[in-house]
Amino acid sequence: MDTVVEAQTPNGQNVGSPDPRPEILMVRPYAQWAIDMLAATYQIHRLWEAPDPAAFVAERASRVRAIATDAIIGFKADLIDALPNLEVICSNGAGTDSLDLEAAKRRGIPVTNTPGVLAGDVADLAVALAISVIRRMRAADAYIRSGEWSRHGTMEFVPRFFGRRVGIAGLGHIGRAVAKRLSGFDAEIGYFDIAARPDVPYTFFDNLVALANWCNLLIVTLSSGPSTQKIVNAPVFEVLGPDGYFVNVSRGFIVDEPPLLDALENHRIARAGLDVFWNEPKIDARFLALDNVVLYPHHGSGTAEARKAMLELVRDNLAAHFSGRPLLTPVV
Ligand code: 8YV
Repeated sequence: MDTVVEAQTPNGQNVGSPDPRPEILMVRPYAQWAIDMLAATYQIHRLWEAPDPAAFVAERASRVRAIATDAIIGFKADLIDALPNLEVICSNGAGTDSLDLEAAKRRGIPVTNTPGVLAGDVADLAVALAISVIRRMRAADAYIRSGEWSRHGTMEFVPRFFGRRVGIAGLGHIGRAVAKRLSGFDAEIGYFDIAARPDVPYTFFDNLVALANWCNLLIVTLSSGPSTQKIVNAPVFEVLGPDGYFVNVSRGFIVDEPPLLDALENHRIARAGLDVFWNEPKIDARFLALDNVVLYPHHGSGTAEARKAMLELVRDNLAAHFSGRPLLTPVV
């Protein structure tokens, strides 16, 4: 039988009447301010603290009405199947590859994510990584620190960034924000997506290899899922070629990583700026030995402003659900 949860004072004493706040299972800790903010409205069950997660879920199963998770840990079918009165799942993050959307659909449970609010920050990082590898920021910094500037004078010339042919793989919120920024750098922009977008002036390619062959800077912003896994593969790197630059701010799984490493090690592509990898955070050690990459620790949305907006969107989706209004950013 279900226990009646009684309202508590801040020091944990029961005050007698049942706690009316809807109960939420939080899978991974959000920022403390967001936990405090949500705790004013909801009872939060902290799954990440449970020594025995299955028993923890079972004890609360019939009372949990929402799951709060994020795009990294997501949720699996067994979790939602253990919650008979689950009504909504809210994920902090744009990516949906860790969310078992099929399982949610089977149960008719809506899922929300946080697209849009992080796009500008991820796009900023994509451009920063591209400029950084093309203008050789790492080498330039090392040139000064090692004393070579004062010993040998000016550094060797580097390629120009502006005026490039840029291929954007994926023209969602992030891809569009990248294109907008690159227009300011006089770029000629082509893109690959599942269909042409009639509202943009950029050149559409229905084939990623053709886009990579056309451009000299390929930026991946595709959303990750079964249809895009390893879509950036050896033939893509082959046609991008020794003067081609590669940037990924999407998901590691979109790239076939061994051919990327081979291409970088053998200079069959020029350089890469990478925010995402297959085995995060323990990435393939071959990346660490390369001097033609700039590595970033999956932190494209890692600005204070984006992370705040993302968690506020989680809050707003929960509020919409529990007040019977339409969800703001439903995935299914
Ligand atoms: C975050 C992300 O790392 O939105 C995504 O899909 O990968 C990133 O914004 C993550 O969601 C943080 O919760």
